Amino acid sequence: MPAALLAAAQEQLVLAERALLDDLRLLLAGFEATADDLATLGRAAQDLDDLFLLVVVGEFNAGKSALINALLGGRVLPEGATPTTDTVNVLRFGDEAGEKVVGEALVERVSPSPFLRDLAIVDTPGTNAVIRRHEEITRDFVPRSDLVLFVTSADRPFSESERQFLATIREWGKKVVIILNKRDLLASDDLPRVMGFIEGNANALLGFQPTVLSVSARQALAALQQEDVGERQRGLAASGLTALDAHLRSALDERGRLKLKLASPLGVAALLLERYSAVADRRMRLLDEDMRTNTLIEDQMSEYERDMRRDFASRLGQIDATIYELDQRADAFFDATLRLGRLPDLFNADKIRGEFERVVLADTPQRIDNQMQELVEWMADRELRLWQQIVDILNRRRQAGVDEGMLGQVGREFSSSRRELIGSVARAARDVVEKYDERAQASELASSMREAVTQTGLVAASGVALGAAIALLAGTAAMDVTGVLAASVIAGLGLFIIPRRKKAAAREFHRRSAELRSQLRAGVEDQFTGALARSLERIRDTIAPYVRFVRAELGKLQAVQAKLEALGSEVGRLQTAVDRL
Ligand SMILES: Nc1nc2c(ncn2[C@@H]2O[C@H](COP(=O)(O)OP(=O)(O)O)[C@@H](O)[C@H]2O)c(=O)[nH]1
Ligand SMILES: [Mg+2]
Repeated sequence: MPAALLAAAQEQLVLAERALLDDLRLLLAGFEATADDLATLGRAAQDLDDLFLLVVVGEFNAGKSALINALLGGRVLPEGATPTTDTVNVLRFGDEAGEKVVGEALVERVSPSPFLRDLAIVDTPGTNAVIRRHEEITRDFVPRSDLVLFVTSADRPFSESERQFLATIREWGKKVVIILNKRDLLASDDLPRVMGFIEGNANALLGFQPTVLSVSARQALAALQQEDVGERQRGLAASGLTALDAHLRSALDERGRLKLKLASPLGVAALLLERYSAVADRRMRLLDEDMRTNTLIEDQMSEYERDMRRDFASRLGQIDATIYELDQRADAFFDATLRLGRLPDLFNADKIRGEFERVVLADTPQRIDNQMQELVEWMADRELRLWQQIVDILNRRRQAGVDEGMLGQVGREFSSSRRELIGSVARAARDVVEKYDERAQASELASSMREAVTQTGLVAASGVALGAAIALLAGTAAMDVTGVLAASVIAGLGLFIIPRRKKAAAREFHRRSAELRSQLRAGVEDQFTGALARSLERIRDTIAPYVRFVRAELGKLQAVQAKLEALGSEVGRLQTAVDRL
């Protein structure tokens, strides 16, 4: 690609990457990203304006500083410094050598070395199994690097801390060149074996085969002291520095640098996208399960409602049966009582009424009252069981999602507020269970049920029906209250009048009892329906905060996932564009 076109393409890509990093930062800031991750994104955007950053890592004492000095052609950096020097040195080009502290653990050194014209070299404290702080400082710098120079020493190639560090480099999607330093310590026939060992390990650890070169920084630095140009060049070539220098110069020509530089923030974005997509996926699974829990509670409620209605219908049937039996007894009573042979008794209304109450009405009011009491206790019992089920469901659910918070800072806020919320809903439900005075509940409902029964006036209604029947008969007998009944009147009474009156009385009684039954049903049904609705509403009110939370969080999460996905394809698109440069 000609230079002008390259510049234009670069400008476009830089703009697109900046927009991508901004979008991602905004998205993650609203998704509880860690301060570190947000800072990394911010720096990635800043570094787009900065020079190419060649970052040198490797275990303490591997010879990183010596190697950098050799590349720069002079002793710019102190070597063999105490391992406690925990500063990152950024080397930049400048006419006058000098150094200044530019941040916590960050020193900028200026050198006139031509090697620094197009890039900055970063010397890190390196990996260190003993001083963890060094490793942290070095690790923090990895996301910023455009190319990593990974220096390992011939006397302990690929130390454990170096191995672990390669994983970090891989995570951030960094390009890496591996350098075996201190090759002067190896017998010459050992070198291929050690190189083979490093290549094999690097491939396994990185998932691709990086360039591996060997040098002796010490020999290179010694060669640089040579006055004689020929001697110097021979010495540098023998040290491996000439080959390393050539490799770096060709890999890091303008186009090479540009491609690496532009790939760098994409690697950062890709890692963070992956990290937070995993968080989002875990959260989605959790919320899906929460949603199912809400549905489960709803199902339990519907089942409860359905069972209640069904059982209630059969309990109403019992009331019907009680009234039906009353009807039957009344018929039998009328048959037995309203007959000619008992004519004298018929004039004694009190006696008849007493008999009626004893034989027909009997324990009907008491039975209906008992049926009401049972109905009410059954309702209270079922309601309590439902609450207990809901408490169990919520308690089980509260345990889930603990893991997410355990995984680190990411998602802890969501996880703890979610658990707190489920906890408070569960507590509210448990409170209901604990304070559920079954008898109090029952008697409250029972008295309103009884009231419904009383209002129908069971006893009074029966009495009225009976009264009407007696009055009919009494009216008949009154026709001849003064004298002896004529035979024909008696015959008339027996044959026509009494049966007709009896039929009318029975009809009247049935009419009244049917009315009574429907009033009773309506009153009890009213009470039942109201109580059931109140009980369901109370449950719904209690779990409402959980339901609302799950709905709201699911909505938010779906939006985040969609954006993460969109940004993921944008990273892919830009990566392809960078590869094509
Ligand atoms: N034998 C040998 N020693 C070296 C070589 N490079 C550096 N050293 C020595 O290793 C020690 C650590 O070097 P330094 O550059 O400070 O390592 P750093 O901690 O990785 O920066 C110093 O004493 C160097 O002189 C090399 O190529 N061969
Ligand atoms: Mg050093």
